[in-house]
Amino acid sequence: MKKIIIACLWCCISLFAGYAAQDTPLNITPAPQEMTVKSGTFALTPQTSLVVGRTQRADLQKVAAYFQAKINRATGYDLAIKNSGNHNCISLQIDRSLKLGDEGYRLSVTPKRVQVKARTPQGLFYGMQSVMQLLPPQIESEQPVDGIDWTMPCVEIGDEPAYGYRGMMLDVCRHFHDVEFVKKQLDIMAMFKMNYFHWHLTDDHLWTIEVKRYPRLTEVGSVRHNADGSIHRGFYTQEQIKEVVAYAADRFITVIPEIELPGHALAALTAYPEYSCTGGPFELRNKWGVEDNVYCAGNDKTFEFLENILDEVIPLFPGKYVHIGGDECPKKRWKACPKCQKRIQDENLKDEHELQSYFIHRIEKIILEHGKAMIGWDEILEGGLAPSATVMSWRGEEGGIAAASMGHDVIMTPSPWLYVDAGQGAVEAEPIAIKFAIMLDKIYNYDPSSEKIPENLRHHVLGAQCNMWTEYAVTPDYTEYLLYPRMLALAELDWTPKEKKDYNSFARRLDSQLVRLDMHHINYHIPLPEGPMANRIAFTDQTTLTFHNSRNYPMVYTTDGSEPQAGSTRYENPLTFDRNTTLKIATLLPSGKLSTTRTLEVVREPLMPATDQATQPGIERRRTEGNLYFVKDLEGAYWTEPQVVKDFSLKTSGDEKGAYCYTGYFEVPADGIYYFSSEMDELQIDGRVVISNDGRLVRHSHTRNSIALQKGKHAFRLLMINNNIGGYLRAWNNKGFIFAPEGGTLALPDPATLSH
Ligand code: TNX
Repeated sequence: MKKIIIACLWCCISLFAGYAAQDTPLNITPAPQEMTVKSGTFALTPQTSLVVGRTQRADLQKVAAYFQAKINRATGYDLAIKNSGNHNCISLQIDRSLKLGDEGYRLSVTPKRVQVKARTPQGLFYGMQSVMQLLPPQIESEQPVDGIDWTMPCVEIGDEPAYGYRGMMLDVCRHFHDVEFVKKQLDIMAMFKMNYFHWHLTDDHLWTIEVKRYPRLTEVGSVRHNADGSIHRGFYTQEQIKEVVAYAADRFITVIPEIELPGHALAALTAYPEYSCTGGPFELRNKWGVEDNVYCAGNDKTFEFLENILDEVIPLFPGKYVHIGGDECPKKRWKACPKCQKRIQDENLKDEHELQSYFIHRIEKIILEHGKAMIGWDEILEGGLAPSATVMSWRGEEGGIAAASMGHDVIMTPSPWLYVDAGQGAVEAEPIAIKFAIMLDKIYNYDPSSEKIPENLRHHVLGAQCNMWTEYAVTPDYTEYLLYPRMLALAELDWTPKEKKDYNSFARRLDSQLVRLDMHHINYHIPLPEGPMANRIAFTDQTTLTFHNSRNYPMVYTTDGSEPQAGSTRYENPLTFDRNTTLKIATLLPSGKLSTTRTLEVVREPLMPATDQATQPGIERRRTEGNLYFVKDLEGAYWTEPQVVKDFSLKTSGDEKGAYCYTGYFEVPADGIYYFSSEMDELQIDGRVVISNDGRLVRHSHTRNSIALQKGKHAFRLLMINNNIGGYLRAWNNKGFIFAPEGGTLALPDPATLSH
């Protein structure tokens, strides 16, 4: 018991020591346009009141009540909302004469009082978020926190956003995320003054919004059978949609629904195959990637169906925008469909690209009839842009540049910068993701207003949005890990004018913001110790490991197998090992919080002897049939006679069942330690399993190992089982294995060095 108390005390001391160091007045994120720090502080006490003036405006009262409740939760203080007062108060005042935009605010903190002025309640809301950020980070706590000095530094702030659109998109179709999760993210968006939540509600993999007129959309379209036999399901009732929309509105966030068409529609077509070109039947797609079956553009009933859906969905979302997707619509079915071909003729269209444009134009009319504005991904530029469309540029900036140059509004979401489904670190250290590595500074330094857009048209850039696609974000925790802290960088690039952005300042302020995220139990990413290319490090005499992390935080480690703690040995210099060791190393934040632990097995082993057997050029490839999943399914398999091939290149459709086995020899140029990786199921070298991905979802060369090899020829055996694991087909991976000596770049063996 005594030990536990001491441990707790130590935690508290180190945590609060951390907080104190960050409690500078300059933590407001996104950074305000103008801020002057004055001397003195304002102390929040149980007697402090919220003053809203004589106004009876319900929207203003609501803002005051929102922060009253928030302050109450963290401090236990029950602040009164009053009509007047000049002392020990936080006053919220609408002032239409302010020379600021509608989202701007002025904030003045003196020892006597805090005063927030804005033209609108939204501006006051943002001013109050800045007030929260001047207080210690525990103000975000859900429970009263004792022993905190609730004071804030005196400042004068004049602030407003650089862009009117500051968004986050969440895909709930690849992996469903429930109402609680969505609300939690809306809370965080509001803290960082973001104002658009783009909800990707329909796709090939799930339809997630109730439509009463078409019940099968959710009965059938919201239940996916994964290849491994598991079921993934989820949808929102209209009541839940309204609840989220209202919750967002209380935080001045507009929800934009996305109903995808004409592609990414397989969930709807599985429920109602009559609106496809072939008539189905279909199943919800359970592998990632782009689907050929799309809505039939030649059938008027398709448009009736979509109109009925939109008629029911649009009124649930009071905001101005409706997103209709428009991306990744293969033209294969349309090319073979007599109705689509007839439409092309009747409408005098040049080709299927103009048919896509025709489709979008018809949908645009429906949206305009509802008094709304249409947003589409940049493919809606194909075959002619619909006149009123706002374009979301995702494949790069080009679509956005083209659309803005044509005088259309654009929202920048280019994937090389703003796709937060990409990992944020080295592939061997981070969990699986669609690609690597979009680091925090890369997002932060993105500039939405490309100089390629003529200056007089640059105002068409409404802002930027980060996109959270969830193919690999299987759990809500992992979705948060990918989103944070990068969403905060997005918030700042959207709010803070380019000239005032400063990554070092942002990174420093982030240390305090992360503690606020802790208060909301957000599972944000902490940079992992990087350096070694694998987590099993072989050596013959001794080895030296060097670590760093992407934000230069301190790191701590143990070598006795125990989990590192904040007080564990600090990593100062490269570590040298001459005996078998389990090294556990983690990154330490100023708050005292640790990253996940990286565990490395450092293993002494003798050089594996090479073979002097005579061999011939080429390697052997065998095949076996069957619905196989795991390596053990290959026991007793009947393998075909070997075919001698020159390398690992193999064209195989991922859907065909069976397995391939490659055997042969490869050349090691010199005695030493070699690093290996493979995206296939199993790699054996000299009869030893070096890489195993058995039954595991694999993308990129994640699984790595190192072994000690003597110069010369070594035998290998490589297994590839055609299957769909976690939505990714093995066959989509790079075939073969890659290797390199320590410090080298992993690469496929040169075919000239392969033999059997
Ligand atoms: C492309 S972005 C897509 C999505 C995928 C995403 C994965 C866009 C409009 N389409 O369907 O989920 O890539 O990064």
